[in-house]
Amino acid sequence: QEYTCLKLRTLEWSERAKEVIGDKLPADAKVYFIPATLRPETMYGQTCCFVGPKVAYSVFEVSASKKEYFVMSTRAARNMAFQNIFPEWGVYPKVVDFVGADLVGTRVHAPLSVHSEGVYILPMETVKPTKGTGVVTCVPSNSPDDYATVLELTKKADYYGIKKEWVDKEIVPIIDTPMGDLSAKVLYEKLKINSPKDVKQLTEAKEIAYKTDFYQGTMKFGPFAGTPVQDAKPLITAQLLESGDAFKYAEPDGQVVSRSG
Ligand code: ZZB
Repeated sequence: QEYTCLKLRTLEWSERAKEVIGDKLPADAKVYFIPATLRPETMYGQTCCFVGPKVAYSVFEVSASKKEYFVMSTRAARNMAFQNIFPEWGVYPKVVDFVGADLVGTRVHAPLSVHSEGVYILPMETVKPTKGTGVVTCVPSNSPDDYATVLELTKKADYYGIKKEWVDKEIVPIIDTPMGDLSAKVLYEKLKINSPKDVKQLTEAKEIAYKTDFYQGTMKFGPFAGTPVQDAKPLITAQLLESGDAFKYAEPDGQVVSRSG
């Protein structure tokens, strides 16, 4: 599986993350959350970024001279160390350890997002620690899983220990399709999904959303508006790679978690 990894620069750490970091990072460090995505063309619609509250994350040093650091799972860091993403082959210096809950409430800048003021790190119970980087950027317009979690977090903000305004961001239509311009919301309603725990219906919704957006979708937002998704996708990906806001990451064989499970 080849992912595009996006670099979401930290603007302000949560109180808990500040405590855990202490003096382990330079004051002028550039620290990025690294979600792995298969849908770079939807990045305009990012409204937040998810971590698993009980999942382990660490900060890794990727460039000492540029003071660049990545937040992700150790498993992803180890794989990246063999893909020339770290300067020294096989080496992935770990600087700080967290559990996801420590990171909730951190504000980050999500490249291309309409929410250029920044978005928040929020908890998602269904994040798989063994897939991608363990960090998942949230696009509720086009990902049924993300839409389900955003609704859940909005309804029960207190229970999840978050501020409602962290999750309650405008969902802007990104892709036009025959089923409308918010495929995730349409499928959530059509398949009568009630919560992020409805895994079976969400898996089906995801499959349909992928196909509909890709084969029948046209960009509705951004510089490629009017262009079919099939044509826009490689162009947007190339733009993100070129600007340095993203890089490619291959998940090695044998560690791929199947689409359905
Ligand atoms: C943004 C995005 C926008 C995504 C969208 C999907 C969609 P797949 O098909 O099962 O391989 N993801 C990545 N890592 C994890 C993880 N550790 N735990 C849970 N979810 C994860 O899934 C790849 C997608 O699953 C990735 O692409 C990411 O969400 C999420 F509009 O990134 B995506 C119809 C899907 N739409």
